[in-house]
Amino acid sequence: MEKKKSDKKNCDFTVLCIFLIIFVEEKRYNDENFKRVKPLSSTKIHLTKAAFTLSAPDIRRLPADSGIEVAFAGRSNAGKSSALNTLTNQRGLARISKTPGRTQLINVFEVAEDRRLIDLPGYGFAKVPLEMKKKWQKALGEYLEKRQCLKGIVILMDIRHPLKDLDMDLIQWAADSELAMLVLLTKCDKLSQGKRSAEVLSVKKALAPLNADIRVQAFSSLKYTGKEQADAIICDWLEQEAEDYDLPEAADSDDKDENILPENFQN
Ligand SMILES: Nc1nc2c(ncn2[C@@H]2O[C@H](COP(=O)(O)OP(=O)(O)OP(=O)(O)O)[C@@H](O)[C@H]2O)c(=O)[nH]1
Ligand SMILES: [Mg+2]
Repeated sequence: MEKKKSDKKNCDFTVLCIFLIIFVEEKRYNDENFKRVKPLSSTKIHLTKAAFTLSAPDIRRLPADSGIEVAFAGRSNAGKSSALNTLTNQRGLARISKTPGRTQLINVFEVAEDRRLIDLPGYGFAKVPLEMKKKWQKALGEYLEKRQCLKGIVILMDIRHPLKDLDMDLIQWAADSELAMLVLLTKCDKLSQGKRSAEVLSVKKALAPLNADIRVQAFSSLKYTGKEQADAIICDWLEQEAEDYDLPEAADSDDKDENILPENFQN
């Protein structure tokens, strides 16, 4: 009887230790990564000021390629539009749907002069007519490869099914392009706190070998989990000084074209 009691105590203690380690690790990571370190421009960004600007079927119909853009990318149904609405505190800003493939155009939302958030069409959804899919996936590929003002990418993955092949293709491409990444593990309200933290750690571990500028955060549009951290990072990106691409010395525009997304990502 005494032995059983002591076994149970030991077991409780071990569980407590595991949670403590996860908590301390996460706090250390947040402290290290979520403080603002880069120089800011004079533009103070409030994501709540986002306003719909336009929807474009391809990059030629987008606003001029100047200032700074932060794009939301991920598989269909990952929660991109929902995250945009949560971060901007505007329920109806981006269209949400239970049916994957809802966002088929490049949707632009201006948050300040020359500072934009971009809701991209989702990838990896099989059940759309091939021609349609080709068209909108081409727009997505072109946007990522050619848009000079893209300075940060928010990659959204359902926390229950992260790091699928297409996600890894995108992450690898962004790492090769030296593009800052914020990985949001969405719908985390569907997991217990313990499983959520374990999943965040495992994704961080899987991405560590890339040695890239990647932050990983559990996120729930429903419960606002991770909203503050994501907001700080995105505002940080948008508050940087924008480069002037028209200046000859800054017109390195071919550099980005050299890093081509894998073909299976675009079709
Ligand atoms: N429980 C839960 N459901 C969510 C969350 N975020 C999104 N969803 C649901 O997931 C579904 C897809 O959300 P969207 O925001 O439309 O996903 P999307 O990535 O924009 O999808 P596409 O435009 O098709 O690429 C909707 O039914 C949302 O209500 C979340 O944080 N928690
Ligand atoms: Mg969408």
